[in-house]
Amino acid sequence: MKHPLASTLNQILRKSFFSNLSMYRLGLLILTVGWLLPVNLLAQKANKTKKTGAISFTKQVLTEEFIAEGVAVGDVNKDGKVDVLAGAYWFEAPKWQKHEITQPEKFFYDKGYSNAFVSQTMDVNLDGWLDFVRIGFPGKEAVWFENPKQKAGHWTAHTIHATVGNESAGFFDVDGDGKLDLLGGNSATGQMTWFKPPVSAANVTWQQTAISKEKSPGSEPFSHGLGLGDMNQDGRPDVLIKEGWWEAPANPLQPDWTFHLANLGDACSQMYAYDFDKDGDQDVVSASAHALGIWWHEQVRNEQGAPQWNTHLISDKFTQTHGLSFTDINSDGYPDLVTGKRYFAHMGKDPGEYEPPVLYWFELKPGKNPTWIPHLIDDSSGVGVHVVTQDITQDKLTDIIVANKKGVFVFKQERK
Ligand SMILES: [Ca+2]
Ligand SMILES: [Ca+2]
Ligand SMILES: [Ca+2]
Ligand SMILES: [Ca+2]
Repeated sequence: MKHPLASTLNQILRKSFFSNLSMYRLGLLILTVGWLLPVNLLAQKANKTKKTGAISFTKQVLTEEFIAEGVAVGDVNKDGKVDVLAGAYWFEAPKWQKHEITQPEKFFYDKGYSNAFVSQTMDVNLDGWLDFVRIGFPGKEAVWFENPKQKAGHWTAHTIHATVGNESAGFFDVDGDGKLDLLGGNSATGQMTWFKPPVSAANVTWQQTAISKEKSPGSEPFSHGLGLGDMNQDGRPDVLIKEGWWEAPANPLQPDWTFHLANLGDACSQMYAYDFDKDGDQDVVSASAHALGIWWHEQVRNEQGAPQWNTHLISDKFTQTHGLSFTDINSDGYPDLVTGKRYFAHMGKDPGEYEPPVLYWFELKPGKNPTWIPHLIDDSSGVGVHVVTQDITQDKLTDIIVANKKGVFVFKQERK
């Protein structure tokens, strides 16, 4: 049977196409056609609209206590919901009920630091339960806490390495096997080192590979700037510091990688490689850890054909960008930046320390002259020594998770 609206629609169609098209009629036509579409098609349409609409973030405060400078996410209790882990605690989703992982200590935002810096979850002992991996104060130990599988009491701590240097030591897939490794300086020897987590439950040890010579830049406790990216585009991710990069060999377990000097700017936090100006070579993005500036370092060639780096300012809106994430926030296929102020990073001695602890995302428009559009998310949180960007509410939109001296926060992405 013909739908009663079909003839009306037909008339509108005829009128619209055979007389002049007015915007009003076109709108009416779209509305009418939309009304007649099967429900599942409408649902798809609504879903698509949701993903391209205006972006906002809903803030959730897990605690306003200073417990950590870094944070991790993962389903701790296997109920299908992604929990948040920071310092001595895990916060159970969706109500963020606080549970102790280990004995808490008291930290003061204006007197010092915590013992929990860049953090990550992974199943270290391969028993099917996510464990908590925590890099401590720069130059000190990295530890993994064993998930007790719902049993009461604190989690058992195991030391991975006693002296992990570089303030952006963190978790990267160095050997490309799909699992994160720990990468940082061995500050006892001054060697850039990566630690591969156990591959068998029978032998829970981390395999250590020093990729640099002793006393290399980037490996001291307070070295600033570290990243992983394929600088020479041979398909193997290389290790970046602000003084240059180590070229990954065919076998990443081989020690002493070749180092290439490069001037990749001032002391910074996380570093990322990407072809921002779309000229075929890899450029680098970084942000000042304690002072002012977010930059991209454009790769160019000198007269001899050797790589050279021209640094361009992206933003100087706020200082202390000690955590930088590189992720596609608006789902347009281009990785955006998420950063903010690491509130009271030097207890009042850094420039701009008393300014509001803002959190921003910068929307990338790549091209010959790439641009980044700043979007303010919040002005009372900021970032820690890293910022986690992951879809933790499982709606395919990237959320932002932060722990720092202001507390622990989840920013859930919403689309209009
Ligand atoms: Ca486990
Ligand atoms: Ca490479
Ligand atoms: Ca380029
Ligand atoms: Ca994007």
